[in-house]
Amino acid sequence: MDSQTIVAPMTPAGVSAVAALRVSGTRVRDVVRCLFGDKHASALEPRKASLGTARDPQTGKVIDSLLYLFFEGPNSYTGEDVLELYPHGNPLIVRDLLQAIRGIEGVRLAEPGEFTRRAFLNGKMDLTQAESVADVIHSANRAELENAHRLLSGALSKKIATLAAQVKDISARLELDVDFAEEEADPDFAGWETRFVSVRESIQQILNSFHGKASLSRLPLAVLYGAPNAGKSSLVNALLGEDRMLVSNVPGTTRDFVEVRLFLPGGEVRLVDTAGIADRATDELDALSMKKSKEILEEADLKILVVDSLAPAGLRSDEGDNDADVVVYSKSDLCANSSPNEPADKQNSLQVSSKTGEGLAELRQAMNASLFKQTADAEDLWITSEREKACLEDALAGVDRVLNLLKNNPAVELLAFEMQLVRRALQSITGEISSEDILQSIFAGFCIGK
Ligand SMILES: Nc1nc2c(ncn2[C@@H]2O[C@H](COP(=O)(O)OP(=O)(O)OP(=O)(O)O)[C@@H](O)[C@H]2O)c(=O)[nH]1
Ligand SMILES: [Mg+2]
Repeated sequence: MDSQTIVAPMTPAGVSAVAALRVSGTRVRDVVRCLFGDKHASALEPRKASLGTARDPQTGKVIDSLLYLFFEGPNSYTGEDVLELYPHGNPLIVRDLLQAIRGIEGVRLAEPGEFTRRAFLNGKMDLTQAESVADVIHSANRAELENAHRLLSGALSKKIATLAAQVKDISARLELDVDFAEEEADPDFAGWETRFVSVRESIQQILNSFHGKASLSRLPLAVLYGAPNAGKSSLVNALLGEDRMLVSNVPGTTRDFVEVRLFLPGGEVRLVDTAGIADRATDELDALSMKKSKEILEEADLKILVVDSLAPAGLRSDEGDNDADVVVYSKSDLCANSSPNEPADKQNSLQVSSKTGEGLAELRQAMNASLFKQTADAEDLWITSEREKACLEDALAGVDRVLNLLKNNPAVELLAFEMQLVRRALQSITGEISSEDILQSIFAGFCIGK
């Protein structure tokens, strides 16, 4: 690890009430002295917020009046001395402050993920935890976030450590057997096989849990479709609580599909309003609109058919449509009694009024339930890292080799060697064994400042 002190903004570029910068390394006290003066530096107390006026050390010009916080290593995120600064969230201030700190000798700009990398190298967390920091930041829904928190708390590390310990235990016995080979103690091949079969199951189980990270570009997609004038655009507006879509009583108001972001309890989703689909197109443009509606519908994770409750049966587009995941009978406020037109036996159907708000909560709930994995119980854990997956696959292949050997009365040396490989594969998951290349590829994907 290089001994340079690093600095980076923790908050994104742009205007905000407050911004945050982090400094980590041996020169942190010097940074305080250079920015705020000797008095501040000598009065520096860990974990106590101080108010100071930061000045450019070169010119003496005031940069901002701000709050800062000092963490004394090893009791900090990185394990080194850390300084956090909270200036006003003006990009000019953040830039000046960053320039001033970088100008101090021995301080340079941090690379992406470098704070977390140092945290790993200083033993503050293992690699599965370090990787989960990025998951915590980028989780696109609540279930993922909860999983990321479980990973961060070391739940996977614990499982891996248990497996590694089991393999180690058998290896230790094996080595005893190697040492005392002359005494012809019979190796317990059958017993080890049983234990390795159970190790194999555990590894397989963790591997099966792998699923990639949801990225913001892959947010779940819900598409509203139905006959022209059914009330689709009105429904989008009602769900959003704002007048985003053009609405009119002229069929064919929406021409192109329009995408908005909607927050549901489980996370953010893409909601798409489409042009109405009629039996026949009135003109070329109409035909194009309908084609686009059908195309986006193909991609939908959730297809919501909107049917005008007042449309006479036979003219409604719900007949024969088994494709819809949810059917919304719109304009329920216009129905004198409780929607006589709605077929009672229809599953997943809801009566909704965009005007009065009736049924909107139920619709949100139905969307949430089908678009998001229901919040998992505390035991549920899945891995999201391709690297961890590859290590587990290595471990699994090794276990299979061991199991094969055990069937054939193997040479214990060979067996010991293969077991060693399994252990190494497991240890590389948590980073007990790691290389510069691996660290490089993990942390390069992080944000600056994390
Ligand atoms: N009373 C009442 N009128 C509604 C409701 N929803 C929609 N409307 C009316 O129905 C008409 C059509 O609504 P839109 O939301 O434009 O329908 P659409 O499905 O987007 O129509 P196209 O874009 O043409 O396919 C408008 O006059 C709306 O005011 C509702 O819940 N109650
Ligand atoms: Mg519309």
